[in-house]
Order: sequence, then structure tokens, then C-alpha cells
Amino acid sequence: MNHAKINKLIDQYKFDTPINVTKTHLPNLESFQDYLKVIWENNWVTNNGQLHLRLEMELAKFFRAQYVNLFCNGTLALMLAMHAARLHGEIITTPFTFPATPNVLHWNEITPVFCDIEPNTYNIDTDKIESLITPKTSAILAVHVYGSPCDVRALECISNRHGVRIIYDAAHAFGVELDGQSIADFGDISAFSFHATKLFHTIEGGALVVRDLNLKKRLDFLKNFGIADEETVVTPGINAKMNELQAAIGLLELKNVATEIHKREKVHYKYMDLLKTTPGIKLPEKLPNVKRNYAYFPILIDRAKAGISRDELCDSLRKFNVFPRKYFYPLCSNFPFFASLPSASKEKLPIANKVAENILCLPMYGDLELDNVEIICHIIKNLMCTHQF
Ligand code: T4K
Repeated sequence: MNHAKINKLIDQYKFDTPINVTKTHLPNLESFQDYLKVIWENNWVTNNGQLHLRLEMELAKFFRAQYVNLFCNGTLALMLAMHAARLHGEIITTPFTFPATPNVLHWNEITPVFCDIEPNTYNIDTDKIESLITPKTSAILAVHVYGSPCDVRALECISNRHGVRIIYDAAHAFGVELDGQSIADFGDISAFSFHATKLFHTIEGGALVVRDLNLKKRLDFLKNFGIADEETVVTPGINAKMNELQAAIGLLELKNVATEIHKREKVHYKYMDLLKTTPGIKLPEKLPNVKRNYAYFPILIDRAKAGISRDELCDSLRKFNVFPRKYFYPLCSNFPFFASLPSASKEKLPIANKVAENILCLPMYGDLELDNVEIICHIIKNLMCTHQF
């Protein structure tokens, strides 16, 4: 590594303000204040308020779905999805995800069975699922990682063949369509996260899209302590309700989704264009028949060809005030509380382990200026050269 060259580069290209992996989009303050006035006039701030109901309806339209259920965050939404669907025993899932995915299984006293991923989309490898099915398997919990759809047709076939449910963790997939169909149309339940880091958000929040009215009703009880009416508690529920301030942000942010996706698309193709001939960098795959949402921009570094490792690149970029993230490292199957599971051994998950060691998500958000994308790519290419010598 040539320290003098790197220091010179830092002097030239260091950003004055940090460029993070993402930047929360906030609605216009005055329009939020208008909603605050409504909330103040109603004197109703949570528990199935007017804005909450409106957001549920607008999202049902957006997803072209019959039933949408809102929650205070995506993790509790997913946790209650498992509970409401009465899943038990073992669930086959991907290790290459945010900790929330396998953690909700633990909270439902379900054993995660980790399945390796496929090397292009980084989603669960459907060819490797069936050998993991046992009499205890009740479902497959698949994640549309970075918003790339899983092989939903193959998963549907597996579900029909073995009588197991399919639950999608669609935390990253808001607005994605496959063959013209909303991503929420597949599987038994799709769980979305509306965290502030997502392209559509309610500060904290989440939603489940379900197809069955009984399931929707059960979820309504489960997120509200199991209360059916003032004198009836039907199930040992929990408190996972979305409040009116969150719903107000959601109603405003929903209007911005199309613009946000369009702006991200430009950022995506700028990166693609500038990095396409860079050796040792695997860029996001083309996804035929998919309307993408450009939620993340993951690159996979091949140290031998790039001349720099993922960790060296990440550490060096920080010196330029650029903060990419190693989503999803460490791999969930290597967490101390999962590592002793038979399915968690590294030999059984070679691709997931390799991807987790080499992946880096570059800054991606609608307001990221294209000139800054150019500078980031310039820094990356220069770091690769300076590290080689
Ligand atoms: N399933 C999957 C597959 C998920 O990825 C997630 C969450 C879930 C389930 C669970 O959904 P939730 O329960 O969260 O609704 C972030 C998010 O907190 C998390 O929601 C998300 N996935 C995950 C991929 O990313 P961190 O720990 O990386 O966030 P943090 O605080 O380091 O923020 C990242 C960057 O975002 C910051 O560098 C700057 C920017 N940021 C962040 C915040 C909080 C802002 O610009 N403004 C902000 O207010 O987890």
C-alpha cells in the first residue's frame, strides 16, 4: 500500500460532510405540520387512529392487496406473522440477512435451519432447500435480499410438494414488481420494514400483507394485547401498534416513492457505468422481468483481482468520509447463539460465508448527487491501484 499516494488522494477527494450508506428522506416540514394539526384536533395519537386506517388503505391500494396490517416496526411484524400463522418446529431460512430474520424465529421458539444462498441475487438457493426439509419443517422464511425477488415460482412448487408455508421477509422490497405483479402477491405472508433507512418509511414501522381475512383479524388482536373488545381478550397478544405520527409520515412519504425510486435508478446506473470495467468488482445482476426499487447498491470484491480486500476498501473509504456498510456481515449463522446449530456449519454454507466476507453496500439514496457518485467511484478505482503497489 502506498501511504503517500493515499494521503494525497484524501487531501484531494475527502468529502466535507459524511456520505453514509443511506440518508433518510423526510417529507416537507409544513405538510407534516398540517398532519400534526389534524392529530391535535382529533386528540387521537395511537390505537387504530384515523391516519393509521388511511395508511392501511392506501398501502393496500399500492400493493394491490386485500389486507395490509401495520405495525410499529418490521421486526415485530415478522415475529407476529410467524405466531399468527401458527408456525412451529423448524423453519428453513437464509443466513444472509439482517439479524431480525432469524431472531424472530428464536422468539417464536422455532429452530432456524440455514440454507445456502445462490451467488447472483444472494437469495436463498431453492435447489438446496428440499434436502433440508424434515417432518418438523413448518415453513420457509425467504428474504428478497436488497430488493431482488427470490425464485418465487420454485418456492411455490416446494410449498405445494411438501405442504410447507412460504413467508417472505420483504423488508427491502417495497415497490418491487415481478412480471407486473406486486412482490407482496407471493407466498402466504410478506413482511415489510418501514424503518427510516428504507426507501419508504414511517420512521419506525412495518407491515404484513396477507391474503386471508381470518389471519388479518388474528394479527389485529395480536398487535393489541389480544383485545377483541373492552371485555374480551382472545389471545395473549403483545403491543406492536403503529401510532398516528408514524402513519402521518407514511402518508406523506408514500407520495414520494415513485420519485425516490426514479432518482435511485439514476444513481444505480451511474455506479454501473463507472464501475463496469473495474476488475474484481461484481456489480448487481440484471433482473429480467423485475421492476426494481434500487434499495441498495451491493458490490462483491474479489481480492485477488481487485488488489484490495472488502475490509481494506471499507476502512479506506471511511478516511474519505464515505461510509459504506458490510450488509450482511457477520453472517447470521455465525452468531454465537446460532453457530452450534447443525445447519450453521461453515462447510454447509460456503456461498453465504464467502459473500458475507466480501460484500460492501455503497451509498445509495435518491438525493445522492451523481457528481458525488463519480467521486466515490474515482476514489474506489484509485484505492485499488494504490493498494496493489
Ligand atoms: N428484515 C430485514 C431483511 C431487514 O434488513 C430489516 C431491517 C428487518 C427485517 C427489520 O426491520 P425493522 O424492525 O428495522 O423495521 C438498518 C435499519 O435499522 C434496519 O431497519 C435495516 N433492516 C438494516 C438493513 O439497516 P443499521 O444498524 O445499519 O442502521 P444505522 O442506524 O446504522 O443506519 C444506517 C445509515 O442510515 C446511517 O449511517 C445513516 C442513515 N440514517 C440512519 C438513521 C437511523 C439516517 O440518515 N437517518 C436515520 O435516522 O440498521
